[in-house]
Amino acid sequence: MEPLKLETDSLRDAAAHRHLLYGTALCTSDLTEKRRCDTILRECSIITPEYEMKWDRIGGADAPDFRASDRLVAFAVENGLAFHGHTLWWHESVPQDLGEASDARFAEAALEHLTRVVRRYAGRVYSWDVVNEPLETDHGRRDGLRHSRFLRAFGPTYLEVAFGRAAEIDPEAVLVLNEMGLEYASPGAERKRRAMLALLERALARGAPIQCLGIQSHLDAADQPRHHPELRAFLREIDGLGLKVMITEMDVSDQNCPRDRRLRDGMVADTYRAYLELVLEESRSLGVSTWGLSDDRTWLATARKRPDGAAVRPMLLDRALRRKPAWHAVKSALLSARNPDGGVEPAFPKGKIN
Ligand code: 9MR
Repeated sequence: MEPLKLETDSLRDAAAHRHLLYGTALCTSDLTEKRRCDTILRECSIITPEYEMKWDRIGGADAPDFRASDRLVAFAVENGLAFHGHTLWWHESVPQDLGEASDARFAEAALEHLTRVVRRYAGRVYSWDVVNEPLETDHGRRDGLRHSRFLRAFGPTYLEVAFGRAAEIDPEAVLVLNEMGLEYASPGAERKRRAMLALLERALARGAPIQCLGIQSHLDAADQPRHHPELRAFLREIDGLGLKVMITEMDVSDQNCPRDRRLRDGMVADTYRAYLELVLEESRSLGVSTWGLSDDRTWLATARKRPDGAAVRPMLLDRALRRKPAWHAVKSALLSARNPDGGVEPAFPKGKIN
């Protein structure tokens, strides 16, 4: 399809032309800076809490602390943004005080947490990452499931338990299974794609209300192939299962790019463009979220430091919140997305945000 030649001055507008959402991960401290807050409101139609809605942050039964997540949800509602709830069950965000708990106690606490959080925000959350990162193909199981407390406490059908409970409480929310590392070209990533397809087929056959696959999309500009037939084939199979796709946490590391800034920015931008064009062409997508907006607020600054010590530049905006080539690349990919008017139902249910 020909890209639309429209004047759009924000990613939010560009995405909306294709019935997509565009957004960012954020935290409450972002809301205290006027310029950053204005930028979020100009560019985004969906927001995701980067860490303040995780189980270890909200805490356990006795004294759950919802102050931060309440603030973020209120910000979304007040400003007409969709809210992507991240995340209900994730092996990395189990509260410390459950470390020694019995499996029965753990299962009880996990269900209590899920129930309490979904109920609190029902009607105000557009979508939920119900389960995050269930697969680890190096853990030696034939089904590729990660050895986690959830697996130990509930057994291999724990996804059905989580999705079933979330759907009971908030039948309107889009329920997402979110995973990392499905995007790469390595043999390990191909094993993960196969394991994901098998997992989804099994869970859907048993009636689990999974509606969407979340593909995190933490990419490396020096490593991500421009043409990726295996990823294309995978996305077609996901579509064949009747599932939507959300790009949930995109960023493009420049850790292994040359130091020259123009070259680096170009490689990062090209990676955003090629990847988004491919995914948006092959899937019925609900939207694209980046894991932050600007180069000074990114987990990659510590997790993917450059060997030459130069500051990393993986995001769409620079430290002064100016648009980089990556911003233009994302805009162009959004505008050329397949989602034609009327081709899928609008990503954002009417009435939900008001
Ligand atoms: O970027 C997030 C970082 O600020 C948090 O400290 C960390 C632990 O809560 O989680 C990071 O976000 C992760 C996301 O929740 C799941 N996919 C991988 C992300 C980067 O580690």
